[in-house]
Formats: sequence, structure tokens, C-alpha cells
Amino acid sequence: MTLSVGWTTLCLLCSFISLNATANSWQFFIQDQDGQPLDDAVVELIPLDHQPSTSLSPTLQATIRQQGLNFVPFVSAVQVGTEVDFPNLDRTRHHVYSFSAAKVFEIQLYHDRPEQPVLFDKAGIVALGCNIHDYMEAYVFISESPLLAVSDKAGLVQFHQLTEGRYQLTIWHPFQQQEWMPKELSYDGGSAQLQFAVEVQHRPKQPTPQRGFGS
Ligand SMILES: [Cu+2]
Repeated sequence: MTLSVGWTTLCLLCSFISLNATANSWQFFIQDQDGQPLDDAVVELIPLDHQPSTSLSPTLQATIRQQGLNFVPFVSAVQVGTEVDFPNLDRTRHHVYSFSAAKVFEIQLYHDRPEQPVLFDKAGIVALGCNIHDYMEAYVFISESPLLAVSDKAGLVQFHQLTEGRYQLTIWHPFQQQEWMPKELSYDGGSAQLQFAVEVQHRPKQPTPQRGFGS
């Protein structure tokens, strides 16, 4: 396992711990600046020496629910070409929109399920809002690479069946304090855990739902 570049200040703690668990896998452990596990961090690997195996490609469909007057999940990571469904599980109506360059759209006031999913056809980051509930927010990270995942409550992300070679690593979090500088990693087989720290400005991401006038 080798690393080929220096780390920026964002990488406060980077280390490799050998695992003997699953073969050909990388586990990423993402922490905040205080060493606490950080969820909702997107980890993107772009293979630099080969085309990603098609067996790694996710199904190009995803779902972001409107549930409990919030978006669930808060952060999604999808490959370019993914169709995202926005089912409304609440009894109130929502009006989902994005002004982000990667995808400008709106789904006018609706109940249940919108007529069609939204196609995310360009790489980038989309911030979602709701016209009825101003506090509602969520994010979609869209990548050309299928090697994408969002860290869980334990700050963990796993990639299996990796091919040996160089990868460009990007980590993104909606509350990050600085833009992440992509890093080059080299995978030479086996299994390992990689730890990275991201400096974030903590704030509540699921504020107490307030009644909108669409209620
Ligand atoms: Cu809403």
C-alpha cells in the first residue's frame, strides 16, 4: 500500500491499518477535526489507470424521500445518468427545486410520487430545497465514476473488488470548511483501512420540522 502525494491541512490524520477481513477492499474511516466519526461525507474514487469494471456500476436509479418534513437521505452520491425519484411520504405537499448548475429543476407541489424521476446527467454538486419548507435541504454529489459512497454514522465507507492501480480520491462534505484537494492513491492489492479527517462546521442538518403553508 503506497501513497504518492503529500497531504493538505484537511488531512489531519491519515493512516493505513491492515485488515485481514475482506479481500481486495479499501475501507475509509472519515473523521471530523476532533476525531469524531463523520457521516454524510462523499468518498469518490476515480481510477486513473483503467476503466472501472462494469460489475461495480450501481444501478442508475436512486430515491430521495420527502419524509417527516425532511429529505431522506441528507446526502446522496450518484453516477452521471442516474434517475432520482422523489417520493413524497408526507401528508403535506412539497415543492422540490435546485438552482445548482449541475441540475436546475423543480417539481411543482405534489403528493405521493412525481410523474417522472429527475435525470442527473452532469457531474457536480446539487443542493436541493423545498419552496414550502425553507429549512429543508439535501445534497446530491454526481460523479462520472461508479466508485462512490457516503459515510455512515460510524464514518465508514467500503469499496470492494478494487483493481490494482492509481486512483484519484475526493472527499466532500456539505459542511466542509475548505475545498478538498484531490489526492492520488495507489492500490496494490489486499485490504486496508484509510483514515482521513475533514474540517467541518457542525450545524444541525435535520432541523425540527416546521409547518409550511402547504400543510
Ligand atoms: Cu417541503
